[in-house]
Amino acid sequence: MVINDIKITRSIIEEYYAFTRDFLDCDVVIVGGGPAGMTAAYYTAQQGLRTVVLESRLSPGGGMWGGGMFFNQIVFQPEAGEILQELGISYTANREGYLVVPSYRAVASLILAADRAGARILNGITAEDIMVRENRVCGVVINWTAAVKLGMHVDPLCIGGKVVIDATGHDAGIVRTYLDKSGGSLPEDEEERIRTSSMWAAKGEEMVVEYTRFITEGLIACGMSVSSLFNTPRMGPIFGGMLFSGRKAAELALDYIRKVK
Ligand code: 48H
Ligand code: FE2
Repeated sequence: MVINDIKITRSIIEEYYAFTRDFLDCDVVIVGGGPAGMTAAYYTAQQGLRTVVLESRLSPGGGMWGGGMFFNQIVFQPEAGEILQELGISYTANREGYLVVPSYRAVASLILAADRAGARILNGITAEDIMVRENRVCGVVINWTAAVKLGMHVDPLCIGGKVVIDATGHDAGIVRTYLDKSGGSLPEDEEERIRTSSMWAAKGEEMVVEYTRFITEGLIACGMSVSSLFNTPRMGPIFGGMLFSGRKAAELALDYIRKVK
């Protein structure tokens, strides 16, 4: 065939439009394409929910690329084996009793699993605000990360969702925006909140899953954003908790959507 530059351009624009159009009003909007967000996306899409992942960087994967201190291996506790198998992430069980996966394989497999389950991944897009109607979070305001970073005055667009999942990692940016704008507080009283965030992997892994929950109507926090919001111990470079938290967020979203329908 004679390669035609204009047709190549048209193919890109038309496909992107078609790819995005039907997901502007979807079931689940996941902000952040790290391990927690991508796992949540796999499970919600797998259940037939229309799912969009917004990732501000070009490459989804979040903190997984760097393994531990740039040593590009990801460690999971053996209990995560069932999720790794479900997601098609092949691993080695090592002498220490942990499951180990090269970080690039973990990221690539997670993206592929979410994609094959039917989730739409929109990269290079930052969620910069939320939408709220009748005290219910019902979508996010989006813009090109490049425009945000360059400080260009470009007004945003939005994506609506029955549930928004904050999987933004340490920033917890979506929940913090909600708390700032609503003057609200976390749904825990002070006594219950653990006032430490120093490293304790065993406790941190347990608590990140336990505290994965609705922050308000329509808004769930999962993954590292939970640890950050509730000041639970950090876990360092072990990632099973992120997968379990993502899966729990998906289950909560599914239950909620079934009830509000
Ligand atoms: C669009 C956004 C926005 C936004 C952020 O940091 P992540 O990997 O988060 P998790 O929770 O999936 O995994 C946490 C893990 O990587 C980690 O940091 C651990 C286990 N730490 C332990 C410790 O002790 O430190 O991914 C979040 C993703 C990133 O790719 C961001 O670019 C993206 O979210 N993101 N995307 N709009 N507003 N904010
Ligand atoms: Fe981290």
